Amino acid sequence: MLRASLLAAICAAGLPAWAAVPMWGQCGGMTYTGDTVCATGTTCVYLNEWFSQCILDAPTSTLPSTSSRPTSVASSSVAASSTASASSPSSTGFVTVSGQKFMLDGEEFTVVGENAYWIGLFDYGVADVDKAYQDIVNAGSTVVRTLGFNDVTPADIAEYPVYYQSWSNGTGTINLGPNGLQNFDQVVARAKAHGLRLLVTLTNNWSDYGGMDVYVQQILGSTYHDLFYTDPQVIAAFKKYINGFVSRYVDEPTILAWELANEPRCAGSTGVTTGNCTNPTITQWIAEISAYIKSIDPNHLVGVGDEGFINDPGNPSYPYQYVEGTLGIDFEANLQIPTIDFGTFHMYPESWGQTNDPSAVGWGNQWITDHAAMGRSAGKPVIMEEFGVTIADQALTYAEWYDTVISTGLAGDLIWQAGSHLSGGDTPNDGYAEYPDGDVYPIIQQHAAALKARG
Ligand SMILES: *[C@@H]1O[C@H](CO)[C@@H](O)[C@H](O)[C@H]1NC(C)=O
Ligand SMILES: *[C@@H]1O[C@H](CO)[C@@H](O)[C@H](O)[C@H]1NC(C)=O
Ligand SMILES: CC(=O)N[C@H]1CO[C@H](CO)[C@@H](O)[C@@H]1O
Repeated sequence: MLRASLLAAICAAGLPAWAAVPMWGQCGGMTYTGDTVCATGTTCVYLNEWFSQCILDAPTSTLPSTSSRPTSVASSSVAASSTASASSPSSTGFVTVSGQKFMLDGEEFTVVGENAYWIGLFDYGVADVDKAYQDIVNAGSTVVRTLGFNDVTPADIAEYPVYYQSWSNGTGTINLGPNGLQNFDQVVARAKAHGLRLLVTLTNNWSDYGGMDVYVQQILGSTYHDLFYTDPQVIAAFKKYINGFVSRYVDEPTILAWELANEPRCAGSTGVTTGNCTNPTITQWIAEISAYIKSIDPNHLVGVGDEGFINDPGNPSYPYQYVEGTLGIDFEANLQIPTIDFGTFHMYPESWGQTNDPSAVGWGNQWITDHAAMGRSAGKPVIMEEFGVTIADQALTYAEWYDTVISTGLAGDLIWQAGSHLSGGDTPNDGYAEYPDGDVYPIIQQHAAALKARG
């Protein structure tokens, strides 16, 4: 039903009904009844039982060799450096993937680190940004995951010292100023100076910091969260934002990868959906948006940023069940998409009600093991890019989970979340922040060393 309506929308957008399927369009799938002939220069590629897609004959997902790429940065303000003493070498060369490994200049690159969503959201000065990065480097991290968005409207613009897109009367405008992309330039430049790489998420399923619901409300005046994935005007607006943000850093190797969204689901914070969102809805959206990013930025890896829910109807454990219309994520199907370079998953056994054993340790070990196995099947790296517990003993639990990451061959992990004591006070603590003087910090350090040694 959905795919038919999407096709109708594509046709309404001006393509003649008799035309071959355009690049990135759908050309096959179990319940698909439309055209199966791809436009000249593209080929119909099977993604999963629900979805085949017209892909460029010379796929843009094939990354150029790192040695042939310039290592200069995108804008002069990014190049501006560098007052801080950074012990690590600067980030040069683009990270690529090969089988289940991340690679840099012909050698394995270990993805290990922390989330720091806040680093580009507040007007921290350079000294505090450097302090935060140094704490992250000292933990042994190679990668920081952060947000590449903050959507504001006239109603809440005053609350945010930094924002990347302002919305008014249905139109989003990228903020190029010192409290906009120039601030992100600094986030990138300081990461580069510390030898860190950034995993950057381009919107949010949750209503924090704008995200999907702002697009839908502004453009359509609607509260149906899932129209973000299907409405042509909304998709065009998201692509416009991606173009403005991603293009700026195309030549910047400090970006490890772009992620489409933080924790995309059919249902948003409002819980209101059209009732038309199914697993293939988001899979199709991922295929389209990831291909779009590759078309404007062939240098960088692309991932989803999802929680890694598994499509196994009947499984007694909720995150494994296909919950029609609410979760909408099929980890295995999404990993098959050619323009998705690596798999992502999150792990919050407490919030997901998976606390059969007191610490949720056992459930977590299985969740890691199952995603590692799916990465092996797909022949792509998989990272656990957010995880945490609060009520259980964090140090003991994380030590166990880290052992499981090592033993299962999972490509890497990023804990939620980094913490630092800065000049104006501590970075945000949602119960998960790990400061350098806390008891978890040494566990993170030991794990980073062990993962680098494992390779
Ligand atoms: C939005 O629309 C209102 C009412 O038409 C108008 O007063 C306002 O100037 C518009 N804002 C922008 C930024 O275009
Ligand atoms: C759900 O899909 C059906 C069939 O395309 C459509 O008629 C209906 O309007 C959709 N519902 C909403 C709320 O958009
Ligand atoms: C993503 C988002 O807005 N957060 C929502 C993500 O989806 C789940 C499922 O509906 C919601 O509960 C969250 O509020």
